[in-house]
Amino acid sequence: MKQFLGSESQVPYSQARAVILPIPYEATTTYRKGCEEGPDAILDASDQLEAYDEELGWEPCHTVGIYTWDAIADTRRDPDLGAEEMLAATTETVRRLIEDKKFVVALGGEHAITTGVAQAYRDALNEPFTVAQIDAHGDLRSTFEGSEHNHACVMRRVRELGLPTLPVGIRAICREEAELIKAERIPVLWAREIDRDPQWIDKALSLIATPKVFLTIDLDGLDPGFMPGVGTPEPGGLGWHETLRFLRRLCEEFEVIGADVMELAPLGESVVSEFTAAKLIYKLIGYRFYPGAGL
Ligand SMILES: [Mn+2]
Repeated sequence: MKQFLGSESQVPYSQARAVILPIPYEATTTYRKGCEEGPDAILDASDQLEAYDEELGWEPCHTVGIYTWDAIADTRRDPDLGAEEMLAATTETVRRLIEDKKFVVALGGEHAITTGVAQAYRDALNEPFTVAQIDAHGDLRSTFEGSEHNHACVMRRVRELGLPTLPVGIRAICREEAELIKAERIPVLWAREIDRDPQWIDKALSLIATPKVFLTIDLDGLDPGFMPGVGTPEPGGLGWHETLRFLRRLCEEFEVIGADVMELAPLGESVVSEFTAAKLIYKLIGYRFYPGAGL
């Protein structure tokens, strides 16, 4: 089975503080398909990462300990897998990892999976937490194409769990979502405002009202210039370095309890997207466990 950073960097489960959980589930994508191949592509690409983080000056894989779980809810093996079954399997597995005190990084697969991950954290924690969402899209539709578990609805479902959300990098929504954002006063960091405001990270962090944060990254939130391998690309996304600055400060100023990285749909002819996703995950784990992070 494939492992993050390859087998040499893998530690036994008992010694790992971070667990990568591949969830190659795809059922409702509407434009470019292929996100069920995302987790394997990221794991393959991660073999090429440098273990040493030049920014932090340490090797998170050795210090933190990273273990890769077996894939769950795999629609390549079980094409008829329904959303409810996927969500149940996701919640059950993540709940177990939380009980074992692991920092979970779930790999999609489509963004609908996040509901199951967030559910497990909500069940496990006795206090509210904010779901910070990097995304091009609001994902706030009540239903889409006949499904309430379409990837265009995931943040609506997360909010229905009673969790506040902080959408970052948004640049495509429908009228229904615009009205919901207004009615529920959802604090959106629009991509066009981020582009013009050097202080946007301060602003974003000031809008988080809980000490704990779960981070969901839809990779289409990043700019398609360097993250073209997504199902629904949108121009004008977050840049690489500003994304890293945001993640680092989020980890320094809040307790990031878990994360997911969703919607990678490999292009085939280019590995830029999967390598970038793998590096993003490794940077996030480094920031999360680096001494001085907000634990
Ligand atoms: Mn999304």
